[in-house]
Amino acid sequence: MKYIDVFNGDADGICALHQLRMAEPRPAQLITGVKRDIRLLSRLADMKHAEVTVLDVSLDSNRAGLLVLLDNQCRVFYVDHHFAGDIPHNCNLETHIDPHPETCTSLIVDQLINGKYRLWAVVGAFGDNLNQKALEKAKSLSLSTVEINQLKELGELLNYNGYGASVDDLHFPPQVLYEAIRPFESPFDFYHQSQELEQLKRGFGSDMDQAAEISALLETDTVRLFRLPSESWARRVSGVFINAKTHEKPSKAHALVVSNTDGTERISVRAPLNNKTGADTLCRAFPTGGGRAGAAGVNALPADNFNDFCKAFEKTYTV
Ligand SMILES: [Mn+2]
Repeated sequence: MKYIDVFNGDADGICALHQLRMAEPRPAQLITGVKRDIRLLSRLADMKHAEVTVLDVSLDSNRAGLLVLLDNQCRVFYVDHHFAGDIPHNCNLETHIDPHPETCTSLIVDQLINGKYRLWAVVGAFGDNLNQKALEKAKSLSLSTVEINQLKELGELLNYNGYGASVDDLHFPPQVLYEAIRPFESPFDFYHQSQELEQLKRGFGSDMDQAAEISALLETDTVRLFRLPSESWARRVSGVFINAKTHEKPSKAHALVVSNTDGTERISVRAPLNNKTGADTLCRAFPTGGGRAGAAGVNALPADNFNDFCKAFEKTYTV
């Protein structure tokens, strides 16, 4: 039997797979990519009679690929927390999908294996920014504050590694990072011994130092807009950067612009932390825009529309 493990290349995807494969070891071909590369099942169009495990990518976004796999007599085990839409009925498909905002794939796997490798579930939850939930789970393990902070840092660094336009932007292709983690049952051993993690720490520090020198392109009483250069370091750090800026001034809305290589603009929007509304409506008004009320974005805004976007951004958050 051919086994294939498909997983999102962020902390949650990696920690979900690691828990599952410690509980149920088996050699498998790995399919993954940068965090935003979520249509992973489209790469398996020719696969027949395989056992496929899918972790931490939306079923709705992978519906076409999933139906092809099922048509090709593959068995699929699907665990996720993103929007799924209608789940196909098929005796070869087993799903564990919970779109609740306070869960993630690592936590769902933790339930499935009765908390056997819970430390890694906590790492995945921190990686997905579910800090409250991660702390709650950590409580059952009676950890010290130092240990909890190590799991948090580990989650954040694994998550940081997933950000980029393509795998070339990343410090490590996600499957390489997973392979580095695989020998470690304890995240604390990985934390203390891993060369890869050392490199991620240094890279994160240097990316953040560069970002700290960037000042706002536009600032009013209610909004701030930043532009980072179209370089790998900026693409790696953009998610952390805009979240940090938002926490700095929680009553303002924030936007971050980074040019894509084709000349279009990639825009991320965060509504004010104390009023998480409007980001989705704003972004959906532009081609390739989408997201949630508190956090949304436009993937490829034509450069000609940039001024209109700036005006709409200001207007959305000016009372
Ligand atoms: Mn996730």
